[in-house]
Amino acid sequence: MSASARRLIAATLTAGALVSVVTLPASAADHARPERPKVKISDVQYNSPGRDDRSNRSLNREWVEITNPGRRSVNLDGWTLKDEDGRTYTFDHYRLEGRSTVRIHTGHGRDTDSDLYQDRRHYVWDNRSDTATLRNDHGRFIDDESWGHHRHGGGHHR
Ligand SMILES: [Ca+2]
Ligand SMILES: [Ca+2]
Repeated sequence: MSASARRLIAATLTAGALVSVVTLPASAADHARPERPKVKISDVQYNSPGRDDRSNRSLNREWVEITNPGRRSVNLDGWTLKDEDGRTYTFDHYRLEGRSTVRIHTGHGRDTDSDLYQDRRHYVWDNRSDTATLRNDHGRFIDDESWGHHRHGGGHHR
């Protein structure tokens, strides 16, 4: 056998060994990985109905809804909801039950299982255009919802 043929076989064997070393733990991790939560932003009322007078009532009629369509509850503790300007709401010790929706209001209020309050004195979701972005407690992107100029075809989505 020539030296070059021996080198080729050696290289092939090394590559094969590398592949099996790399793929085995990866597929094992795939099996071990828990079902990824399918939590999503399901609705946004970015323009509070009526005149925007900055009253707490009006602020609370501006909201984002987040839905968990899965069967299992998802712990949202440390998850964030952010607008385009980086204004951030952080979920604090909140668990979203399976097959349920929570409404996050902009104004002040007492948190319940179905309604959370950002306790702001100003609107956060722009009437013209904005983006609501949901990230988990590791900062990983979960979902976003855009309206206004971001939307293909323009105009509002409702
Ligand atoms: Ca309005
Ligand atoms: Ca905004």
